[in-house]
Amino acid sequence: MSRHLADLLAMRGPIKRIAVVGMGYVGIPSAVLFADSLSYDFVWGIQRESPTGSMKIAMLNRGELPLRGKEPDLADLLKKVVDAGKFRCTSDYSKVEECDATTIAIQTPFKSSEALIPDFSSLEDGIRNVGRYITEGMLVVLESTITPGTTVGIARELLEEESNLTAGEDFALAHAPERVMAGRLIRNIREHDRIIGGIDEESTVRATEMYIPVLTKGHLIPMTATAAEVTKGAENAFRDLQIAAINELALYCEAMGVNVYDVRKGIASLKEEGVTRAILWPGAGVGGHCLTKDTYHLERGARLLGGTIDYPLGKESLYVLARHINDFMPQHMLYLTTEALVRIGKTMQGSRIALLGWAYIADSDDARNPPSFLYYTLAQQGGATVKVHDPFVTTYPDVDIHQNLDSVLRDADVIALFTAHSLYRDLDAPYVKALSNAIHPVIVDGRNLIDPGEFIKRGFIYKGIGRGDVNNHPIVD
Ligand code: SAJ
Repeated sequence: MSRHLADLLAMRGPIKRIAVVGMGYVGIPSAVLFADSLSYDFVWGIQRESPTGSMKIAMLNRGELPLRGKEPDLADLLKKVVDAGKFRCTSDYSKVEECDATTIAIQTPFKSSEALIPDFSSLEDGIRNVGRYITEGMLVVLESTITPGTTVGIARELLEEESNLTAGEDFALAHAPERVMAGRLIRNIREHDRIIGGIDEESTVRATEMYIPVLTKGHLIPMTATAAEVTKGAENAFRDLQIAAINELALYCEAMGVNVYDVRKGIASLKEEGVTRAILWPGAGVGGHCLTKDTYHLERGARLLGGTIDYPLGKESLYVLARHINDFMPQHMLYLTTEALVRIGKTMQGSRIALLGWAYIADSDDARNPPSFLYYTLAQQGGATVKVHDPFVTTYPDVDIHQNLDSVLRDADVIALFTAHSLYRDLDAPYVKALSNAIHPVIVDGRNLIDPGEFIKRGFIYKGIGRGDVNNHPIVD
């Protein structure tokens, strides 16, 4: 406990002005909720100048939301706080100097996940720029998902180097990982419990004070900064693990001639006080910007902070294995496609494939790390022609994405269902058959969207992930 820091915080008094660095999916709702709180007088949104950044600054200062997708309450709240003069956006980091606290929400991708080589350059630039303007008695909070050890390590070092101040003595430093999901940004910040990890007790307390006014149902869960970093990485690694567990089971069920969804229903039925299986859903793969990278943040932290870990001792960890199982699923979709084509004397070479679904998640336009990309690439390498449909995603680098479903289904030998868009649940077997113009079109269901019987009885060759009960069905002429 630092008396000096405690005195500095007491002299500064309650937090009244906040700077939020990084105007993205995390920073914008965070800044708007702080600005909307009667506890705070003003919030600066800080965004670096760049082709997209400058456009964001101008839009935000007009009270316009630069995020895609539906975000309940966010647009209204943004307009309200801009009109009230409680929020403005700028690229000028010096505004940090007039604030009592600064949060940093800048993305933290990996250059190479497997090699655990991060690309933290943007985050480190942001931290350096904040460090140039922090003053005594200020609070700095990292909200980005970061490798365990970052807050007490490189972040602390950069802030101290730039400010000539000492963290934990002259300013408070904490990690409060974001837990927001597209489509629920405002609700998640208000209602999710908030993990708060200070580098010391004083910093934890100061950070909890800052978040209390924006929480409605959410509770504060204090811990150390490193424990907070581990919590964030692990909560997503665990979800990825749960998905890998049901994906592996789906492969087993295919091999054993069993319907994985019957098995899942049976397993999920075992629940009573303290007993649960939390079984998730098998599918064509795991995409997005969270689960595909957060395991590797956890792995990197364990490697950097730990000595020798008894297990895996050089072998693949359980969590990385889970990543590999989930990343294998698009290849399994290709295997199912090839197996189906063989049944009608065809191969990938020269086949026309309708790939339905590019977004990584149902009924969304978010196409970050789409599982379908691997299938698309491998199918083309195998000599197939692939046409992609998605009702929400309109563009993707070097991939033509069509919004007219009929045009993609027309003359298709194969229909591969990758994303659980509601639209695809209504695929009409006779209509699809007529459009495909094939005697035995192949349909591969990666998300359990269609009724196999409706398609098999009309001559389709059906394959479904986990559908060992029907994957070798008799061919109906
Ligand atoms: N997926 C499956 N089977 C499942 C669930 C998901 O194959 O049972 C696939 C999805 O198709 C998608 C990928 O996994 O491709 C990720 O889906 P997701 O539902 O986990 O969505 P994300 O990636 O946006 O995860 C976020 C995370 N939130 C944060 O990091 C703040 C995660 O912690 C949440 O649990 C998750 O949202 C959620 O529950 O919506």
